[in-house]
Amino acid sequence: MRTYLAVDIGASSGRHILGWVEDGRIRLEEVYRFPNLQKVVGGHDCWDIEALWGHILAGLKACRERGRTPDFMGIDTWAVDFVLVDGAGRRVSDTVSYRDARTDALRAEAEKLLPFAWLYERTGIQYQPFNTIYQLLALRREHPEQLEDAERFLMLPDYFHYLLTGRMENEYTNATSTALVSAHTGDWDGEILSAAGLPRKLFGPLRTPGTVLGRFTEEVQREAGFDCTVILPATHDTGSAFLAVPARDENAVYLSSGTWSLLGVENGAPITSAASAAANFTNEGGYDRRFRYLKNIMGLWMIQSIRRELSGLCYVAGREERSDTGREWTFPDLIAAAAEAEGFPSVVNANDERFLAPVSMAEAVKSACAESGQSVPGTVGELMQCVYRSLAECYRSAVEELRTLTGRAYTSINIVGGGCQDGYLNRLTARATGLPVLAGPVEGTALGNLMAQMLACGEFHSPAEARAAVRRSFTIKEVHP
Ligand code: LFR
Repeated sequence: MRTYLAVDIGASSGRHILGWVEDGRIRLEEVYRFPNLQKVVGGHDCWDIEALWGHILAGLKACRERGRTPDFMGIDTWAVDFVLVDGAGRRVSDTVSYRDARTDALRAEAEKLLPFAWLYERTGIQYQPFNTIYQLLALRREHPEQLEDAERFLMLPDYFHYLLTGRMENEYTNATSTALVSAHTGDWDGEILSAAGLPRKLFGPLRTPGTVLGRFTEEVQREAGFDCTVILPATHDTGSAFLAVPARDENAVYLSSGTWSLLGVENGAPITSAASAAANFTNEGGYDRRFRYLKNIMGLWMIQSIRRELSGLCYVAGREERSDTGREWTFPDLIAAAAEAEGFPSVVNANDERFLAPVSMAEAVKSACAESGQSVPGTVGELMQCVYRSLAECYRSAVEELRTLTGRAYTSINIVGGGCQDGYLNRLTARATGLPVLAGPVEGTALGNLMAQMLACGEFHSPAEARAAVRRSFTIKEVHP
């Protein structure tokens, strides 16, 4: 029996999850979990890439200590963020986070160089202020020397895979999130690269999930205490999550629920019409060169931010520390408070950019209520009720837009990821959309990562077969409207 390892790193935490197939079922075992904290470097909010690499290695050692060393492994993370490396593989850029302000106020300049209508027609990628293409414009303005020193552009999972194996490769699904890849050819778009003033040599051939990268370097073997073969999963976490959705049929809406809520469907071809651009739906590259047609919704980030703020949590020197605010709020506390304020009616547009990285999420929600002439939340319960209602309302309108844009009717919403455990949000979602909600599996992203490796090793012969195994292996909760 072969053992596979998924290292799945999200914006707030990462985990090492082992998987294997036994009697036609997929089994999972969590080995290691770690926080993902940011730090300020060179005036920007950055991911602590050294700490993350340290955790990747620590998780490998934890596998060895359990006597459960994997035969294969792959890493996925959130999308859009990258590093530049020189010819010797040394990092020449910081690992700036997509929530950093470096792309603020860049839109007008970007629009001149790269009109969004033109870009969308070519790439099918939604407008997000933090898209890689805009981050690269910001970097070019602030640090042209980094672009000059760079030999390669690597997304974060590409970089970690390089540290593991010594091979620098660009993985396709995550590359599409840059808005530099043509949705029509599936390759880097030369015209976009030259319009953005980016050297073509930085961008290597695109490798699809399932590509075998190779074995650990000697150094990693020494650190980990074993050797292992690295296989590319869909390295964009949402690409992995969508692969793991145990949809019953073609009429299911998929929702990957974590820091972001990613709501959409899988299509065989991109939709790059003007109506689709106006609704800001994206066409991200998926497993088997299918397209994730979806909308980014602010998601649990709003709830996570409020919890941190109310509990006085902040990051100090790479650790989460608490100043005394009288009380530490847990997620169940916040849900209970929201439920008690059931009648509080105010709703904000959860997708407003003001919620992307506000100094205070609670204040941002309150001022959005005030500006739109609605009641301003006065208690934690009212604040949470407003956030929950607003998320559910965003889901409802995204499903509505999806119906119009694809001309199809949908019969259920399948939620995967940590957020599918929030029974309160599931009930509100079923009520708002009028659709049954199927919740699970919780570890959708890690599972999808493992499935791409298992498909490459012949454990399953098609994504449909692998998804059928997911249905057999995990409990899926149903919530009816
Ligand atoms: C989810 C996700 C989304 C992407 C956002 C930023 O974790 O990967 O798909 O839009 O993070 O990278």
